[in-house]
Amino acid sequence: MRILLISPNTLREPYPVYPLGLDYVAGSVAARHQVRIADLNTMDLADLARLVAEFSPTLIGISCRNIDNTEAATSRSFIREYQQLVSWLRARSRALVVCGGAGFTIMPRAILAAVGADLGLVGEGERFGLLADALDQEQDPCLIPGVITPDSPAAPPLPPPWTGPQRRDFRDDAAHKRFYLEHGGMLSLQSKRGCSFRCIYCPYPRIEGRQHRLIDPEEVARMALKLEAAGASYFFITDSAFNSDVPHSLAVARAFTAAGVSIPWGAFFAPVKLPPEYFSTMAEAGLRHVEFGTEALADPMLESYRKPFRVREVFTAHRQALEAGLHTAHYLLLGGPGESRATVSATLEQMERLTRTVLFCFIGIRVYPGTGLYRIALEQGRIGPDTDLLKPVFYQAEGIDQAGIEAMVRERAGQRINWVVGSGGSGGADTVRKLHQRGYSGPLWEFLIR
Ligand code: B12
Ligand code: SF4
Repeated sequence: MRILLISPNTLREPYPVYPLGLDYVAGSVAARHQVRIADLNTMDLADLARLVAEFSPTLIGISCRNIDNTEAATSRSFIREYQQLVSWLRARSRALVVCGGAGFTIMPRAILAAVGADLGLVGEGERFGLLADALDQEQDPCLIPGVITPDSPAAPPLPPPWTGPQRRDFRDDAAHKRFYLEHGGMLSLQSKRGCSFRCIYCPYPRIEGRQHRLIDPEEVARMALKLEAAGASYFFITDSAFNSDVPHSLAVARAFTAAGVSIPWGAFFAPVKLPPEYFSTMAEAGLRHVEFGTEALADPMLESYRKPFRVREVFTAHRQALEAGLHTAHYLLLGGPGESRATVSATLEQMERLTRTVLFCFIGIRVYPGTGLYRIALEQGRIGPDTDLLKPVFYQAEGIDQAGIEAMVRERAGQRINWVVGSGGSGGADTVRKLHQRGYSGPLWEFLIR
């Protein structure tokens, strides 16, 4: 078969991200099929039209990474763009169109219907190889776990985690790689799948599963060296929380050191209780940016969100990271169940005490099906069973509304540049773009640290 994999994600905020998922999807396809990747960050529709005409794909896979930008005040949905792309492809190709990806897996049936594709593949993309083989051999693709059609039930069952071979087809000569090297020098890397924590609002365990599937640390280090050899000057570890398996994350860091990985990197961390030498081991291995998923700095809110730590652990992890010489940022998520003026005040008070850091405040929590927050919102009558969650819906706390929270945050933030509402918007992304053009690499929020 001739297979065209498309990454339609041209979002530049906070910066363009390498379409890592498609490396794994491409890696799942048997060698007898031909695969091309089209990344719309690197080509316009005229280029894509030429590629479709020349290559004449029989199967097209579209990666639906983002549903929306998850920012309540400046909400932007991408579903219409996916739908327009599918219609545009239909006018030029008779190929079967399949959707997949992280965003797709959160609401597969609704997205499939909205974009008008033929099939969807829920969960990990490794089953795409099986799908291509089934279509090639004229077998029923719907027998493959995770494959859905427009007639599937509204909430199709999640397929079990993929336990077969996982191969990343990272090509040094891939045309799109150059774009990311020229826009920040950043490529990405995965060290495991799954998150075992149970935070009430989070769809990650649904996307990747709760059970950790660890990649051999030496294998992760080999891939890091490959990215470095390909010209990357930075990489981001895309794991939901890099330290949700502390021994494995330490083993990966030690494997980086042993292999001689020399470029800096960043990752998401949960500010849980960690061994004293944790961040110094990470720093030795090249970690530069620690992005803490802190979410609140008031214990009742951390409890409400079912976070696996409390305020005291946040301060300890923060101090450990600073002592190891690392840049730290904290992501806060305000407005969940139980939020009130008092809890926002308590969080703001503690934010003042977090020194030498950047605080990204997301106000309003996106409600995703299958999460604890969804059930709470349903029980409280804030949404109904028929509410269309594809249109971004944000939980509305009883005690304070989003505008009230934003006013409190902005008033407290004053002129401080290290207190950022959301991901920093287009202004922040423009600054990052200019710095990337001047040769800086990485996420660059360290310039905001105060
Ligand atoms: C790491 C990460 C980031 C990092 C990326 C860093 C980097 N350099 O790559 C940062 C912090 C920058 C980031 C930013 C954003 N992110 Co983000 N991010 C993630 C995270 C944790 C992992 C993504 C990842 O790379 N996974 C590893 C790869 C291998 O997995 P994958 O892409 O999902 O691909 C697999 C499958 O999905 C599938 N697949 C993928 N494509 C296809 C295609 C086909 C045809 C098929 C069949 C299968 C398939 O196969 C792959 C292998 O199994 C996910 C949550 C999660 N756990 O998935 C959120 C997530 C993707 N992000 C999300 C969002 C919203 C954003 C932002 C818009 C947030 C913001 N306002 O800043 C931006 C957008 C950035 C951009 N330009 O697109 C949402 C998307 C859902 C939604 N609501 O739209 C997610 C799901 C988190 C969430 N809130 O639920 N993100
Ligand atoms: S630790 Fe992070 S990824 Fe894991 S469930 Fe909680 S919010 Fe989600």
